[in-house]
Amino acid sequence: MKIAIVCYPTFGGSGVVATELGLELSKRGHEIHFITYNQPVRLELISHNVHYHEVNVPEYPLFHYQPYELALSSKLVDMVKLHGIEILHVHYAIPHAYAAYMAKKMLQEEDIYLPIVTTLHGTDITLVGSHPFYKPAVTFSINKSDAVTAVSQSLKDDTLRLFDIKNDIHVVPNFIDLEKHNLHGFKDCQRGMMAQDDEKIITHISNLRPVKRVQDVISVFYNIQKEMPAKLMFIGEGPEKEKVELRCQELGILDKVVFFGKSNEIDKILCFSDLFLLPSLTESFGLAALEAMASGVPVISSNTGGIPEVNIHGESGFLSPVGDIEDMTKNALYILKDEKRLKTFKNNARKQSLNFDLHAIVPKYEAIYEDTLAKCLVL
Ligand code: GMT
Repeated sequence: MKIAIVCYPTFGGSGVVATELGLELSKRGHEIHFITYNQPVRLELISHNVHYHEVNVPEYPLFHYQPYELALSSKLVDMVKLHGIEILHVHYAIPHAYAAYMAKKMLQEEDIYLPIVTTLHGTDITLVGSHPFYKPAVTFSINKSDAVTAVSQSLKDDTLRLFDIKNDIHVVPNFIDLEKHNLHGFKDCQRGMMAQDDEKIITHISNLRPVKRVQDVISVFYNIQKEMPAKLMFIGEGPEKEKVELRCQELGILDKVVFFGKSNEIDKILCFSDLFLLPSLTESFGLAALEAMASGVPVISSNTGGIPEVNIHGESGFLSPVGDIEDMTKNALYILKDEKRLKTFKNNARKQSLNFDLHAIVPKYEAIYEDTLAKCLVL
C-alpha cells in the first residue's frame, strides 16, 4: 500500500509512535510518505520506500496565526496526486484530522477517493480537544474519518464520554521495538560514568509540561535519596524545567540530578536505570513507561488514564493515586532496597513489555487499512 502519515515531528509520544509505525510498515513492503512541518526526530533514514515531504507555511504580515492546516491540506492533495497515495493515516486529531478531511473533499472534486484513518493519542482528546474552542471541529473530524483508533481502552472511553461520536473506535495500543531495547544489546551501559556502584539510578523522561507533574518526580526522588545513595536522570525539555532546577537547588540535591535535555539515546540511558518515575496527572497510555519497561526498568507511576493498561501494579512496578508522594516513595523504596526484589521487578517489567511487541501490533493497523480501503471501494 502507499500510505501517507501525518504527525507532529517532535519528541512527543504521538510523533514517536507514528514514525516507528511508518518505519515498520516500510519494512513490511509498504511505501510510506511522512507529511509534516519538520523531519520527524526518530526518522533517521530516508530509504527507497520511506519519503518525507515538508509542509511550508510562508509568513505574511496579515496573518496573526499562520494557517498551518490550510498548507497541510494543500500539501496532502498535491502529494496524493503526485505519488498515488492510497490511504492517509493522521496521528493526533488536532488539526490533522481536520486538514485530512479538507484534503479528502478537495480530492473528491477530481474523483480521487482518499480514505482517512485517525489515531487519537491523548491530549488531543483529554486536555486540548475537549476545550469548547476546539470541540465542534474535533467531533466533526473524528466522525468524518473512515476509521478511528485510540491508543488505550481508557482513551476510547474518554473520547466516547467527552464527544458525541458516531464512529466505531478501535483500540490499538502503542507498541515497542523490543530489539532496540534489547537488554543484551549494550554489554557495557557505561553506568560508571553516571553513578557510583552503590548508587541507584532513577529516571524520568517527558516533555516537562504541567500534566507530567515533574515536581512530584523531584519530591519522590528527594525522599529516596534520604534513605539510600541515588542519582536522578532527568530527560526532556519543557516549560517546567526551570522550576525543577530551582527546586533541586533549594533542596540541595542539584549534584544528584543530571539534566540531559532532549535525547535520541533514551535506550542507552534506560539501560543503566534502576527505576522509572511517571507521576502524571493524566496519560492516555504512557509510552515512556513502556520504553522503560522494555529496557527492564520497573515503573512507579500514577494510576491515571491508560497507565494501568501498561504498568501492572505489584508486577512491573506500582501504581499510586495522582499526587500521593508518600505512596510512590514507599513503593520505590520497597523495590530498590532489596537487590533480589529489584531483579524480579526488572524481569517482570521486561516481560510485561513483550505484550506490546511491534510485530504483534503493527499488523492490527495494516488490517484496519485493508478493511477501510475495502469498505471505501464498495461505497
Ligand atoms: O505526553 C504528551 O504530552 C505528549 C503526547 C503526544 O501527543 O505526543 O502524548 C500522548 O500520546 C502518547 C503516544 O500515544 C501517549 O503515550 C501519552 O500518554 C499521551 N499523553 C497524554 O495523554 C498526556
